[in-house]
Amino acid sequence: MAEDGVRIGRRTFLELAAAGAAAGAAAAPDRAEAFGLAQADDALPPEREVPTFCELCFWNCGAVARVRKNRVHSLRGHPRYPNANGKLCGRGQAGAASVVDADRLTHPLIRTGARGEGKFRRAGWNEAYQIVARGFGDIKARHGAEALALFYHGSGGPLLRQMLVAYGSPNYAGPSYAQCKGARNVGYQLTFGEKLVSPEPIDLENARAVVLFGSHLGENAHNGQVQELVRARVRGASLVVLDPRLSTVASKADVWLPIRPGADTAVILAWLHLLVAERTYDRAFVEARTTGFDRLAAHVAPFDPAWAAERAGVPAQRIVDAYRLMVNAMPAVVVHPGRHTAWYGEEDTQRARAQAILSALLGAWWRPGSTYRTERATVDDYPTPDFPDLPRNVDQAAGRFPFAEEVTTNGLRDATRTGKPYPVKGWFVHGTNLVQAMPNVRETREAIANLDLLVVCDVAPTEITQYADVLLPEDTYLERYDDLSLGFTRTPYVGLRQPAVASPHDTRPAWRIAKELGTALGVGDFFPWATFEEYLEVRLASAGLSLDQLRRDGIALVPRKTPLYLGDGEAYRFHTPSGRIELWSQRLADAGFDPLPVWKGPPPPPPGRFRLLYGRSPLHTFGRTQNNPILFDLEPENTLWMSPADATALGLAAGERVMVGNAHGSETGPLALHVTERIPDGAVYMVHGFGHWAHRLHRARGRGGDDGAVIDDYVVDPISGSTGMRTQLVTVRRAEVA
Ligand SMILES: Nc1nc2c(c(=O)[nH]1)N[C@H]1C(S)=C(S)[C@@H](COP(=O)(O)OP(=O)(O)OC[C@H]3O[C@@H](n4cnc5c(=O)[nH]c(N)nc54)[C@H](O)[C@@H]3O)O[C@H]1N2
Ligand SMILES: Nc1nc2c(c(=O)[nH]1)N[C@H]1C(S)=C(S)[C@@H](COP(=O)(O)OP(=O)(O)OC[C@H]3O[C@@H](n4cnc5c(=O)[nH]c(N)nc54)[C@H](O)[C@@H]3O)O[C@H]1N2
Ligand code: SF4
Ligand SMILES: [Mo]
Repeated sequence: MAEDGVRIGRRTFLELAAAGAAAGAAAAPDRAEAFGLAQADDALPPEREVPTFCELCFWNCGAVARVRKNRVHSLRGHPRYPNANGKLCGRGQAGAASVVDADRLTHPLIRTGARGEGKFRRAGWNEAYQIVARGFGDIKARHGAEALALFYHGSGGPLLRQMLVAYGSPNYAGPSYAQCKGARNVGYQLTFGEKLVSPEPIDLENARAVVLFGSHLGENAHNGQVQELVRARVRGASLVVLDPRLSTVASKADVWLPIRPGADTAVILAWLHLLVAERTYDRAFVEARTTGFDRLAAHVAPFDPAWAAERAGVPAQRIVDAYRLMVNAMPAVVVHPGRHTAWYGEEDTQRARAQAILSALLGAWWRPGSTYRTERATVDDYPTPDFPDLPRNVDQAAGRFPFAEEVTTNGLRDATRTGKPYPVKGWFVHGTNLVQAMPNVRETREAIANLDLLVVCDVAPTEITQYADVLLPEDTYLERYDDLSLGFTRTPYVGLRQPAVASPHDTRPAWRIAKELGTALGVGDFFPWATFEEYLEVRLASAGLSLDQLRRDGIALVPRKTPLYLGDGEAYRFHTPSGRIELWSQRLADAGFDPLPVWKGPPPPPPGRFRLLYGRSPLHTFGRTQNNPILFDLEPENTLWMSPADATALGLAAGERVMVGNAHGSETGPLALHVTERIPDGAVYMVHGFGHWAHRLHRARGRGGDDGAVIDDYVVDPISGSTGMRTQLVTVRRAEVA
């Protein structure tokens, strides 16, 4: 492959990605040939344009697949999706490569070697279903249906969940709760009585100030939100960013607070202190809508900027500067609730509470420029028989996580390892690579070793698939229908995913697996539709829509029923016990937790050890894109960020290959050392999702490091059940040169 060709291909791609336009990789003929993607006639107009939505991440942007000869040669942004503004990010544009990826799973497989070894034989679907039905049937007979668990992340999940629930188990979970936004959701729910949704209902369109805690937008490439933030900034909205690392968005901020890791709550307490002490808080709003102000005021009295500055390691004046920006803009302030908040354990729910309380004192809730009210299109479920009464899930039965919104992956893993509070013996895993997505891989392996049956449904041969007893290959998202996407955007919408091309392999979509396996499990009644088109048609009709219309347009925007904001004099009962925004939480007090946020904060690491921080690259999603031919070409591996002083102390030079390890003997790498002032002393940083080792990931295997592989010392938040993962201290050493 000519060097030159690579460079042109990459530059072309990036330019296109930046413009948010057109065809991505198809424009790079030399590389594209290697991927089996482009053909000489790609300059010709497509034969068909099929509207659908992206599954490269869960922002689910609208896309238009341009098809020639049963091949998606490019993907463009759908002009009408409110979460995407007619654009796809770089990952979204590369989606077509997953269809033609020679590494993808092509037919059902049955394990022949040891779990983890990755040895399989080919099987037909019926044989695979029979093995699963027999295995799950035995487990149900011996231990009850609750001994079966579903782990899922993605569009196929809900129908598989329906299968599990019909079979009698309450145990379904995704890392998108306990390893992601669990603490945030619980903190906001406790304060506002509202479930926080995706996309976050933040009113960037009208914001005059934006405050980000981590939330490294731009690297975290949630498409529409990044575009809205850019527009807000261009319009003159001020920007405050708390991040120990100079993230991309921090580099654009009016005030960047390079706090010590875990010091966010200390800074927020100082802001609350100032709002109370200077009586700048929104008095009318606090009076009309909240409860517990007097207790809050007394609580924050000691936490002045000097106190916070010492804890956070930033100048007090900068904390005050940021506060002034907020006060000048209130109530049009977006206090971003964050998304990935599984950072430090109990601190996480309390930090989310502190953020929520800050919003309330600024009067910045459901008012222009802050947040808007959540609504989505009303679409009925397809009618089913009544679901069985379910036993208590593992977390309820164990009496833990009183405020959790969902079952926790970690709770299910513990039950599988220990048999407590009751045994879990069968897993169905769909669209989640638990080996990478959950901290402490040893515990994951122990749990898997205790299973009677592990079924994995995936598109690619990632780590989790190597452990499967039965491996079911799903159609890629460009080859299948999925259930409707009901967007929580400011204008609610109903989006359709439909096949753009047919799978050339013996793969099936999740809806079909749910129906067929459900039938084999004896719960076929819950999937009474003859075809999935009928299922969609019936659901759409309940909203006055038709499948023909959705197939043609891809999306239907639905007029809102509730106003965007809460009017200033309008009576409203929040869904909290008091009917008000709860600054002081009786519910937390009753459960034995701090009713007002306190800051404890992690201790600084001893010399020679580093706090492991991690985040996103705009060109990859978790661990699911590293093997994508195009994205691999653009960014084949991650690096380890370290400060110059720390690198000097270790005798390491920029670009050297290093290994990252911990005191339990876990290690990952080698990966290149990126020496930069953008990370503070005592911390290191890497992008999550690299360091794959699965045998059949021919590109991604052995490239870069996996943060998850060295996060063993996670700390569970007893309030939300989510796993704090920035609690891990690591060591760094030079890799042996091969
Ligand atoms: N391209 C791309 N975009 C994505 C994803 C993806 O995989 N790829 N994933 C999506 C998903 S599901 C999620 S949940 C989000 C995750 O993305 P975010 O919700 O933005 O995740 P955070 O953990 O808030 O952000 C990571 C940042 O936190 C900083 N940080 C580390 N410790 C601290 C601390 O103690 N305090 C503060 N204030 N900052 C700290 C790190 O330096 C880093 O810059 O991204 C979403 N967007
Ligand atoms: N150490 C560490 N752990 C983390 C994070 C972190 O930053 N660091 N981030 C956390 C966050 S915020 C989240 S949301 C979770 C994300 O966790 P997950 O969503 O579980 O992400 P992945 O581990 O990338 O798993 C993706 C799996 O889905 C498969 N897949 C992709 N597309 C399809 C499809 O169409 N159908 C099917 N059936 N399978 C498909 C992929 O091949 C892969 O095996 O991870 C969390 N865990
Ligand atoms: S943000 Fe990018 S990867 Fe995610 S859905 Fe949108 S286009 Fe796809
Ligand atoms: Mo996430």
